[in-house]
Amino acid sequence: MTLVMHIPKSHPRYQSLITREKLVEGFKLGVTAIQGLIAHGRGETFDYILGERSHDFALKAEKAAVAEMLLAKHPVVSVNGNVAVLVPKEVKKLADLTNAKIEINVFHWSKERVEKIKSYLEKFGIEALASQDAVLEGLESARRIVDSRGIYIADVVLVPLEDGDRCEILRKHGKKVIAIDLNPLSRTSQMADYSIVDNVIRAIPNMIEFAEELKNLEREELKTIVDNYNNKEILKNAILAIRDHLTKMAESI
Ligand code: PTJ
Repeated sequence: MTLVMHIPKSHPRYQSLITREKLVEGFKLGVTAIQGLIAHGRGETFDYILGERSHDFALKAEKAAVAEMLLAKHPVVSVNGNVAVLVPKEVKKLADLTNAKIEINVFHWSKERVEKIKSYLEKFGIEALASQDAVLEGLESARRIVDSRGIYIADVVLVPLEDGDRCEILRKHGKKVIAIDLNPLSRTSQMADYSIVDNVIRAIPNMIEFAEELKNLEREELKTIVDNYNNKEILKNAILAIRDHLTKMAESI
């Protein structure tokens, strides 16, 4: 993607500005929804008050989530308009390592937009599922429109940046849900089996590293990682990390 605005590498907020520009360009291409810019702002706020780093609780969730993906029969990575422009190469790598399919699933749905996301992902060598030939019963939003070869039959679904209406239904359909959401209080984080409270631009690269580390383990070893995982503890620690980071900041003034 060519970014129109020049951002000097020396800028103290370089990474954050580049990320914003990617989303703005993604919006101009018709890939990212305008609401995606609002969503990103919310995410940035949580990232800021978490200290903009991958905490231990995030790394634990990322590792266990990867183990769950490696154990799965039909793992699927669900991609929306934000994820498509922020981490396309990384999503492909993670999907390759975990034998997962990539499916386009958007909240702000139009046929044209899904086509645009599909063509955009093709530039990164991704053949995303988007045939939209099946429906997830129980869901009223456009996220109900899925692919019969993907989310419909999936046993594990990775859902980065959700809007909170789908997680519960995916679980009702018997699927394990891995959420990536910087807001530990969101409906999605609260409902997921694995709540990764981390920025998607750090979470997916971390998951790639874990996949490389875990891919040769025996199933029993992967099962032990999954069995020892406690998502409630992870969520609790994410909320406490916000409190602790803010306390530290206040005390340093
Ligand atoms: O492309 P579409 O049509 O599917 O729409 C995608 C968005 C993200 C617009 C849609 O799912 C939406 O409206 O989401 P929400 O309800 O704004 O929720 C998005 C969640 O993702 C919020 O809890 C944010 O804190 C979080 N978030 C935003 N940016 C990031 C993030 N989490 C991790 N990494 C980020 N970079």
